[in-house]
Amino acid sequence: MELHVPSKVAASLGLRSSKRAARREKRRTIDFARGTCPPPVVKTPRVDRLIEGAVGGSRAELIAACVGRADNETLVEAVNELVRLDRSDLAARVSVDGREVLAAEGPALKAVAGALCRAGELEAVLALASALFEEEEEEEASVTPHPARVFGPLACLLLRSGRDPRATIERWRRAETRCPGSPAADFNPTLVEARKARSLASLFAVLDVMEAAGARGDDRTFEIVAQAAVRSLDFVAGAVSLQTLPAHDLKEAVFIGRSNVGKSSLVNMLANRKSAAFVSKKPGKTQQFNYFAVNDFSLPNNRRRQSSGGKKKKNASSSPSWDPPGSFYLVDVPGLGYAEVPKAARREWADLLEAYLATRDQAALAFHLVDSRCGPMPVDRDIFAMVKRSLARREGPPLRYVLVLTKADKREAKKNAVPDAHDALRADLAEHLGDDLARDIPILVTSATTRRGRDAMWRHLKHAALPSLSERGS
Ligand SMILES: Nc1nc2c(ncn2[C@@H]2O[C@H](COP(=O)(O)OP(=O)(O)OP(=O)(O)O)[C@@H](O)[C@H]2O)c(=O)[nH]1
Ligand SMILES: [Mg+2]
Repeated sequence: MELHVPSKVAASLGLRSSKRAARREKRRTIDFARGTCPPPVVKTPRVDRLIEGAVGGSRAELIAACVGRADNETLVEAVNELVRLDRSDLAARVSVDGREVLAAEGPALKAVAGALCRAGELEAVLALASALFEEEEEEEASVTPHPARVFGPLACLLLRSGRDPRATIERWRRAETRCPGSPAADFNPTLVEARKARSLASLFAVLDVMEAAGARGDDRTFEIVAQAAVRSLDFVAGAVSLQTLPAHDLKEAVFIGRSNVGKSSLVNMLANRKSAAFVSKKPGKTQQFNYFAVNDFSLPNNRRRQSSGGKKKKNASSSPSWDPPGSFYLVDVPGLGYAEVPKAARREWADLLEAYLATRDQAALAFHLVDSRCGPMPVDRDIFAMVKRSLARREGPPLRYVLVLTKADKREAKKNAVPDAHDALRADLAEHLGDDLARDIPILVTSATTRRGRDAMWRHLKHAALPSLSERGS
């Protein structure tokens, strides 16, 4: 017979119950047939068994000498034990020696890399990484290494200790290109660490690694990315003419498209805010160029936010030049082509948008949104023509033009409409902009409801957030 009793009662009856289990479980099971709680799981002393009978040398030396016979669980224990014995030099050696055993099982590899990182053995983890991912490529087929399980803990350690992790992350990217397969969840701890360290450059570098690994982010991934990339969002201005556009030196990402296509909703999705930009079922909601500052800590109320709340990055005021705070603007503009807006207002918005695209130096990125249920409509073709004229006139810094199919979650969109809209867009682009220009224009598929496409959009937003890094091609 089994009976559930609270762990405190179990303890007062003198029944065995570890403190940890008591904390974790509110109730425990007593097996009255045996009169005890189930015994706590006792670890097999694998390392002891491994060195049984061996003589001469210290315990650490014996472990190192015998570890060639170890399976991966024993190897993990051995590395942990060596680290505990303050012999991380031996831990490093046995992990490199045991690389083939470790490579066969991702979690064991992660455990060893984690133990070495905790011991501060950076060089050892790098040596293990080199031995696994940069040597003998013909061995790849027989093992299943997961670069994220070695490079992830290493990058975390560097971020935690305030060091520049970019060279390591670049090695990680190369390793993923050679032996892809790290699951998306293995990247999240490093993204969290980059968020804590407020290192946007590292965050985006890890996203590049994920792309190389073919790892699609999960919901958690993009929650972390949005939290890290948008630490503050402030509505700063609603402009109705070129003269009233706010003056600043940051880059801008603008959302253009027909009325009701979902521009304001995408702004909210990317910023991880419910209603920063007003959304409405009724077309014509947005009536001016709405400027949202992202991470602009020069704004008066943000200075306080930068210096208070949460864990502060060491030397937050003087972040290194390779790791800027990622300040930029999201610009939500009125939709074009809505018949119920007076003709004069529609003309004014279209003229302002064209002048903006042609002359605004800060404009770095234009997302043109098209409804995935119906593909390009006449107003979208007017926008293609407008973009072509503006880009031809533009003398300032280059402007990236990206097409975005919206509302991909809608029932009508699911019935094959997305691929159809995609093909129709490609054809229209080639017709209106010419093959050469059209070929390089990305088409992304998104949904503000399911949040599909956040990763792809952030890959482009990165160029507005970190322009100095993207200019250098990093
Ligand atoms: N199902 C679904 N609905 C969406 C999506 N994006 C936007 N909507 C809905 O579409 C309507 C219009 O969205 P808005 O974001 O206001 O569109 P807009 O392009 O800013 O519209 P204007 O400001 O009028 O130009 C709202 O009812 C949204 O809830 C989406 O991805 N999926
Ligand atoms: Mg809007």
